[in-house]
Amino acid sequence: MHKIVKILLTVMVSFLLLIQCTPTSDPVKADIMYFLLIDRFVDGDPKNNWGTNPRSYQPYDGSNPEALKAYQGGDLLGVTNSLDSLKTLGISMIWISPFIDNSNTDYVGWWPYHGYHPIDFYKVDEHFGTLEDLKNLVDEAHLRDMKIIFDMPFNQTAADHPWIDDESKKNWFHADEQGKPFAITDWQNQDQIERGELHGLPDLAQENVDVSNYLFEVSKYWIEETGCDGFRLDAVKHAPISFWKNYTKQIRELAGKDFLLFGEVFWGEAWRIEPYDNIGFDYLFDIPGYYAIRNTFNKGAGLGDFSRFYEINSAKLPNTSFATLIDNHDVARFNVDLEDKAWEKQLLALGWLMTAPGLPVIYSGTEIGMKGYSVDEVSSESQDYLNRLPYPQSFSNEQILRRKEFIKLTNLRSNHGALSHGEFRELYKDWSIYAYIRTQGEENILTCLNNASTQEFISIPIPQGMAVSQTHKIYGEGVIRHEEAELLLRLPPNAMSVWAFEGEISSDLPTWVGFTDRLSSDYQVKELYYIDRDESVNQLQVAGDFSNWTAGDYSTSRIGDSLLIEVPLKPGRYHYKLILNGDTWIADPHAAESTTDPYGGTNSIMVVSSP
Ligand SMILES: [Ca+2]
Ligand SMILES: [Ca+2]
Ligand SMILES: [Ca+2]
Repeated sequence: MHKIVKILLTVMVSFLLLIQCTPTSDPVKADIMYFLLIDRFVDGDPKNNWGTNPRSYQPYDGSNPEALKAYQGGDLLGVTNSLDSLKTLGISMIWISPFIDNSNTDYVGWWPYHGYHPIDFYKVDEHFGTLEDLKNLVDEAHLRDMKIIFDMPFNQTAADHPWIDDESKKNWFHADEQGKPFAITDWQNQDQIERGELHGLPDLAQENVDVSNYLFEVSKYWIEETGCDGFRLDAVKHAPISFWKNYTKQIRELAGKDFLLFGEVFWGEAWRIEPYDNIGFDYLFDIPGYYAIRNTFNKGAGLGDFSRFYEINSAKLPNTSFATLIDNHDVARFNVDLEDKAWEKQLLALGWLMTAPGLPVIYSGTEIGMKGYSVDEVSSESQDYLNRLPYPQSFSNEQILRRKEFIKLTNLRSNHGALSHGEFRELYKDWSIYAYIRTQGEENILTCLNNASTQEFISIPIPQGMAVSQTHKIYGEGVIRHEEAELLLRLPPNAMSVWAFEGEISSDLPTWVGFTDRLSSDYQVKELYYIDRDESVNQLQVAGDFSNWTAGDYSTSRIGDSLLIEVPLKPGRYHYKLILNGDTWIADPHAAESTTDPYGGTNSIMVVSSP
């Protein structure tokens, strides 16, 4: 080969290698998002609290929960006034609830303080301020290098939207064959889910090109007026996928690739999210992950099930980047039902969020441990009231301390690029301990979560292809010693410990490792049984909130006509079902207690008391 050609080739190869090796410079992945309901956050201007209707504002004083059905006075100026405080908290991106003008009257006793009952898509609601306030919020955020994400409710309108009585807009709404709107009654039927009325509100027909053009023009208006950084699209599963594909493409062409699109597909199961895996959103909210986090860190499910969940999820949804969460305004707060150690458990769950792949989304109040309240899981009756309390206008000493602890977590993520951008690899998992590594370039971070209520001592074998020379603790109170072939760890209860280390991680190391069947002493082994007189059952399994509703790997045996299964559980109250022959899900005939499940069947309930 000619020498010059050779040199040229070498240069080209090095150049290509350089391109390949440059870490992906996606600035978004380092973001931490804060979600707030404008009305429940900070009242910057008391003059707008009544809007156009004096009944719309009823301040909550802690003793009058009915007042929570009305506006509480929070507004856009309140958000702007809080930007410095949110910046200090480590927040770089704020998702605000819809500011779009909402109905000026109540709807079956509830005022649309949450913003999801639009009556004029081109106006700012009078309770939240003016167009100037909105522009000012975006400008002030940008001055602080923060992003503002708008919440766009495009599935429905307010019940008293003027289009309802407009004959020319008749085909702007979904209806049945008789031309009448209908409720969603079958949550397995996608056609109903898209065309039926959500919470009884008029359902927009996005497949009508006039409607989809209108929604695009509305989006264009807000982008061009304000220069906001992205949209969170509400109720994605309630509109056709074809609409979203076209919409995301149009917005991308209009606003460029850096404009962020977050889709809310509220399904707890990865397979139901699969159809939305690649339809143009930058992020989908990790609702399945929310359930897994809650089941693991709130209810004490084993880390083996937790890991298996992520393994299945990433295989099913290879194209999806997730916006991760431990709770939000549509569910009970994470700390509900956790009387003892609620804050420690919540910090541990947040620790996972801050050290795991994804874009962490923090629901306003989480950073100070605002208390949530139990929700009837079937009727969901009380959640609006009790998990959307007004944000405190001044902090207690306890809240100040919690805020400081939360800031340590956001700093941890912001200061270590490997935590937001790095490769994820498991190192070890047992019932209570989860150890994993994030790697980017020279930076290696080891995180150990101890979900046991006891201090744990473990030794983790160092696999082939990994070397550890120096460790530096960057978070928590754990202690580590590295030897030739193993890591020796002491991990405090209900806590995360994180180390940066020098060494090597071969790119051949697998992402997922085998499960170590080691129980911490806060587990008790419960025995469930099924009597199989006609010997028609050759396999008994169990699934419940303690196993993320997948059939866990538990030890089974048969004694005479009884099939037995041993389930390790921590003290708590659990919902579960037995599974016969791998596919027949039944309530436990011997359960002391049961309840209806969200699909109209029966879940058994088991209570494990403290020893
Ligand atoms: Ca106000
Ligand atoms: Ca209004
Ligand atoms: Ca719909």
